[in-house]
Amino acid sequence: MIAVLAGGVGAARFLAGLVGVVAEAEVTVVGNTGDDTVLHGLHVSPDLDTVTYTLAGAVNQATGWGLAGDSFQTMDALSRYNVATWFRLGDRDLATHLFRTQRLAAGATLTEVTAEITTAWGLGLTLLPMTDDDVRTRLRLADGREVEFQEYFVRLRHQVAVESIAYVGTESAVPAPGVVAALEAAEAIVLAPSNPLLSVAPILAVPGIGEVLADRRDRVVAISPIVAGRALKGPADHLLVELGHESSAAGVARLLRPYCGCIVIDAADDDLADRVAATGVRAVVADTVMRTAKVAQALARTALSAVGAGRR
Ligand code: FO1
Repeated sequence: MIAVLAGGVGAARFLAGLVGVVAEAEVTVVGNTGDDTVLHGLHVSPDLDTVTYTLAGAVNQATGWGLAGDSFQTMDALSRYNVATWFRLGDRDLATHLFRTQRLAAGATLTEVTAEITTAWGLGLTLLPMTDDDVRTRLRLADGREVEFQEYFVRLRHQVAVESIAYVGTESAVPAPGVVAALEAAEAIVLAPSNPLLSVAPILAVPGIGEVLADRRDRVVAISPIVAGRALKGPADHLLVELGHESSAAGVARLLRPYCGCIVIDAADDDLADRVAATGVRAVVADTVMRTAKVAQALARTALSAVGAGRR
């Protein structure tokens, strides 16, 4: 079984490639829930839904989130009441949040509801939230404001400098059922090309999860989300610099070094391979910009073989 720590659009694209290389039934995804939020009274789990919709072939390809062809009439109708609608929830996407909220209110765990949702979308892989407890990524901005993740990412369009990040709730959170067992049994663990500070770090911050990766780091391979110093999508590049790291494949390797023995870096960063190796993380150079499904599949193959879990 292959385990993947995933959050955000890049991770979902990688997973779409991975399931072209290994059977879906062989894949267990541990999804970030630090981006979760309650809006209009509904529990939204963006990173879990992005994985679900992408692998169901239903995601809005242009944005990487929400449902293809969705409408936003409910959002437009809500704006009559002067409520905040900057977080665009599509009319069909709302069904997922209505269902999740109703099931949680009935006492189901997020793990249980996520299994019901992925089954309803016909997914063959297992998608586990990192925890069933409330963990929320919160950011202190350079101007002193403290904001929840989606306010930073969507309302402020991450165009503000960040001073620090907190994963609120991790001190009392426990890994969701099956997460530790999957990570301990996995033939390989992949840190998908997600924002190391906003998508991977919250998962590693859940007590009991980071420790397993540290113990098994020779089986853990990361894929750098930074190519030639830039993030392909989102704030990872300037965020790394604002928090004192280097916005490069080497900076990502240094950050993830306790958890992964190997990192796949883009061909554009071939010249960084020695600096990556100097951090104590083995560097494997490949095309990591998943322009097509074929590239995503080749990247998945490269990542698996880098930790001895190669497939034909
Ligand atoms: N991202 C945006 O930039 N703008 C949005 O209006 C937006 C709505 C949205 C609705 C549902 C959902 O599952 C995700 C949504 N996202 C939106 C993306 C979301 O902020 C990110 O996918 C993650 O939280 C970070 O990876």
